[in-house]
Amino acid sequence: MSKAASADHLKVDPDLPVSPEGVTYHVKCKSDELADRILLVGDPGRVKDVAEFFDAGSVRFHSENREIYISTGTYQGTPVSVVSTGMGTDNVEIVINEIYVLKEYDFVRRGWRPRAGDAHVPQGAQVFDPSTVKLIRVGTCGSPFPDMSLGALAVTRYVIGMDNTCLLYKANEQVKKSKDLLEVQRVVKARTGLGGIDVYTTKAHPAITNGIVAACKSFNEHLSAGAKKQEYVVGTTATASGFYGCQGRAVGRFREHLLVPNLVEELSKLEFDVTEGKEIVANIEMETSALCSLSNMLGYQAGSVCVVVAKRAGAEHLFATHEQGKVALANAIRIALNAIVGI
Ligand code: R1P
Ligand code: URA
Repeated sequence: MSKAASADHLKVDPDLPVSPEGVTYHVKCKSDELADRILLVGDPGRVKDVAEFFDAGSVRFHSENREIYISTGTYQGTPVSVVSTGMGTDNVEIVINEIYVLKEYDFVRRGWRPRAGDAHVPQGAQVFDPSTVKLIRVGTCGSPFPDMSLGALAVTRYVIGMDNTCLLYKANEQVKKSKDLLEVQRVVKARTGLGGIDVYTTKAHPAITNGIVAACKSFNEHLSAGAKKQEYVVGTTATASGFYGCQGRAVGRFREHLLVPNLVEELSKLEFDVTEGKEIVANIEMETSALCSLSNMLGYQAGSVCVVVAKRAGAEHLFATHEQGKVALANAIRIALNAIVGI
């Protein structure tokens, strides 16, 4: 290789920062170190908790960079990675972009892998099937649903994006025209103080939602006699861009500055008339909108299951202790792993 050519090889594209070895800038790994089936968690400490469920001795890769920790191993013989995103849709945007690069950019050819249906597929090229990428977020959340129990699991079907991350992207035509998504958006705008904010709507992939529900049922069917069943509720997830005012929590002097002070009460009363029937808002958290919206653009299959640690409507308003959350979180991890290898 000439001097000029080797220097060229070391140049990094500022719009696609990947090291010459093929390591992405934030998600610090190479393509072959990341499985196609990925659990996403907010808390980096949860990566270890998930990896403990992997097949004994199977973890073959681990990295830590900022809030993004990665472990890759196998679960019941199937390759699985767990990746932490930290808190918020802004981090999820980074993680999904870099997962996309790791899955679909060919670092040897320096070009995007072709997909079936592309206008130009070079002869003999292997086409990439985006549906092989499956992403399940295992998180914690609050709930505005009056009948929700502390420690229950909220399984996402529809999503209300109260953040602005994906407003900077154009959704697929199919998503934009979806009667159900337009209905969710219409009801949110008409019946909540979010009318003045540009909310967007999206949906978890039905295969993921159904896979999580099937895994919840199977989990409960296989419990030992007398063991407590894991409650779960399927519904709409409202994703916020913060934890306090952005989720209707009024902290001291901020009370008078809240644009939507009755957010939880308003969300608790919503009902959407969608294809699946009457749908309620099951939970409020901080990542699912970007996960589902960006995955839908790419044709990846994504969804979320979150442990309710804050019960914010109904007779009692409660926040779970660490111990109360721990059992449900372990159940959620097991259920998500069973779902992701079963889909
Ligand atoms: C807030 O406490 C954080 O917890 C929830 C929210 O979405 C936010 O990230 O999820 P994780 O427990 O996955 O981080
Ligand atoms: N995570 C959130 O984002 N909100 C809650 O209320 C609890 C956990």
